[in-house]
Amino acid sequence: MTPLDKQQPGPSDLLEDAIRISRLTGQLLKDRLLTDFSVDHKGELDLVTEMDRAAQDLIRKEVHLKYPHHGILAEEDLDIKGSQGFWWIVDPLDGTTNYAHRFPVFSISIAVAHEQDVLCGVVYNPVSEELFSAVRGQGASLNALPIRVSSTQQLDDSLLGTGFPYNIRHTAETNLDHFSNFALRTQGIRRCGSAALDLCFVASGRLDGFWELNLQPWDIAAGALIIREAGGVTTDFEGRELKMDGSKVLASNGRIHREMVEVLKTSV
Ligand code: 2AM
Ligand code: CA
Repeated sequence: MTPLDKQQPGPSDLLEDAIRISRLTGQLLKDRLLTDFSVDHKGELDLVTEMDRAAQDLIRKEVHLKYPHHGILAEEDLDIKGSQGFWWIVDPLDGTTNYAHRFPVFSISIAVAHEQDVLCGVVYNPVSEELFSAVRGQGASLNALPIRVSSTQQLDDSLLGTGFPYNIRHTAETNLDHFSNFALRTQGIRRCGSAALDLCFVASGRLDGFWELNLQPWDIAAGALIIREAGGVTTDFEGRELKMDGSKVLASNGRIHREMVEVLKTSV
């Protein structure tokens, strides 16, 4: 170990900072939820609010105050290369469409990685004050209490989560086919509007599984670690290793995973 390595933060230190920063950001987002803020379009359905940017600015400032050499990859066009191999993968506001409509379901998602290894992750819902977190190899928790995925054995008894792509009006991959197929095979499907929270709902056993297309690294980096640390499984739609680009995300309690892969293979 070089002298520089000795000074490097451990996963638990990074988690502590990620928690502190997500709580600060959560307070800002909650305080402004019912106020006037501007809303712009990134695409036909893809919104960005003044608050996505304000939250991201706050996170960038706080990360660099303590870790000036760490990189940051965040949704609102932020890609700062660091010099020590550490990088923060951040969605400052996951659930922007909900937020813009004052529908109070949204989160802050922060993961910290060293090179390609995600070391820790936090997803915070400031409205319910639920904070999901995990450190690699040390389990997952909700407000500091350990969480586990559900023990549901079959798709027939399951409750699933999903979402629809922003380009739904212009793509053949609308997800409506999978939605119909799963609607006929499960106890129900929930569409919360924050993929990071959906993943944490799988981790804590509130949902048994989740699938979605066209997500982004910042939507899934923290949530995927939290699921795995809670005993769940994350893959692509064919059951292969999950790609961090988020293009096809399948997550479950593990027990219903094979059945979900089979349903995703069928066309309507
Ligand atoms: P956002 O609110 O940060 O944009 C909605 O189904 C969920 O998917 C939200 O978490 C939303 O994140 C996320 N999402 C990110 N990129 C998306 C995309 N291209 N299409 C649809 N949803 C996307
Ligand atoms: Ca976002």
